[in-house]
Amino acid sequence: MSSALSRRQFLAGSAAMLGAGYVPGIWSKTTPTRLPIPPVVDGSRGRPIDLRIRSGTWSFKRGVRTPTLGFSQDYLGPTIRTRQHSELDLRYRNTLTESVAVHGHGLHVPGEVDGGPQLTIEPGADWQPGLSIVQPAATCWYHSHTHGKTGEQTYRGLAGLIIIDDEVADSLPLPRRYGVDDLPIVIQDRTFDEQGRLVYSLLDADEDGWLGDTIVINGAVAPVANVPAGKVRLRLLNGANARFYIVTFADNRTFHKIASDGGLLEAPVPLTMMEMSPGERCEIVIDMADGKTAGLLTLFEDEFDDDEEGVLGSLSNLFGRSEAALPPPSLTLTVDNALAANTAPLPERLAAIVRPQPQEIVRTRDFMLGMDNGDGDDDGGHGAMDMTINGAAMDMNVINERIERGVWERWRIRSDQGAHPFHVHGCSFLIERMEGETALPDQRGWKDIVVVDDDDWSEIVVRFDHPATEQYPYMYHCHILEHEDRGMMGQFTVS
Ligand SMILES: [Cu+2]
Repeated sequence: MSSALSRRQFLAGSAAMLGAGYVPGIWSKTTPTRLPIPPVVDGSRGRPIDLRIRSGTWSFKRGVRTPTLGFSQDYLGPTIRTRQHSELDLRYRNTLTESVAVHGHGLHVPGEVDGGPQLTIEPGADWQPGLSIVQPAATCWYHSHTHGKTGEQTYRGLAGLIIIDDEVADSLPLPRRYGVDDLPIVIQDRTFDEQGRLVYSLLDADEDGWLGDTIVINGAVAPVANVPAGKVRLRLLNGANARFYIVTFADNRTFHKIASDGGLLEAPVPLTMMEMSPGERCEIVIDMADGKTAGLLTLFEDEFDDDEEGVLGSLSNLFGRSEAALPPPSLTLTVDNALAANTAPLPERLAAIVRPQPQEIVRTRDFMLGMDNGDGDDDGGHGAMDMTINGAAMDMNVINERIERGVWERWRIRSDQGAHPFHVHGCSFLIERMEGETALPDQRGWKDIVVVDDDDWSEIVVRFDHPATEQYPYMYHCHILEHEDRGMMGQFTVS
């Protein structure tokens, strides 16, 4: 079954089916790993941050090391912390033998420092983008955006978080102790061979992209974190190459979503489950005051079968069964009463979001994401498959759209096959409709990814406040990285 094709057809997946992907034999029966917390580096005071793009080895599970890539560490990179109205001085050095481009995903910065595929760092070379941080508090990230190699380099480890703080976020009684009650959670899926080494091949990825069978959280399989008996904030990043996850808890508890890709929502939204597409960030707060262990589940959306009740119905069926029917948690949070707890009630209001008036929206653009391979012959989606936007595969020599700076536009996006997370550089946007339906409250915050499918249009309103030249244009693309690497991407200028 194809995940992209079946995303909206979630169904009451059989327990056997759901369990299948979750318990790789080589990882079983060992002591739980502690949740790795990436070191945090403070970039808010203008001090330069050195990021060495390097190779390494990493134990996703104790006892097995596999070659990986990272920023100044073996796998992934440090969490870069910065503030609105500050200058962020990043200094990348590429110590690999292949070229790398690194994109600041979610940052509102000009094209010349955005880190698109035109901004290649050659082996041995440096790149020092100076970033003026003007946007509000948000959880963003940085990752490989190398032409044709984004999928492989990100998979091997070239990704890290960027946390932006601001006065609004500071003024709210939200958990904010990094690594204690404010946890960075990078969710990825990976495939390992029998020796426990990472496996990746763009050529072998099918039309849904590269789907790993094992979930890793901050690079660890099924880790455990001790947290205080109070409010705990999880900054979730779906850092997968291609998987859509359903995020929920093993006890079906209610949690509150407080932020989307581009920052805080207007108000916390209570949820028991949410979907996360590749590249998306969601900040959630869970209440651990009752002292009970919380098991975070990251279900593979493509493994839900057809059923008319939709994902909520299929999840209630799932939770209606014995706990043994549930897959094991990807992350387990256990309470440590020795840690000082944040027991303040969640604020009722978070941030103000000003939406444009209809008359401010000056033009509409349509984008059709295409997966047809052109010869009418299903080749199984291997490398030859054409992945396009508006009929054109990514061409570094073509500017696909030219956009006026500082004015609102409506973009309508859909696909000719399946679900895709559509990402736009250089901005945050607001979703008006998703797959034909009015955006739900938890999707009504600032976003840089919107899910689109073949049923109906998704519509966003977007404005670009920074320039992007022909030499250093912005990109819009599918964030299934194997789709991006096969051409489902376009370039645009802002002037
Ligand atoms: Cu796609």
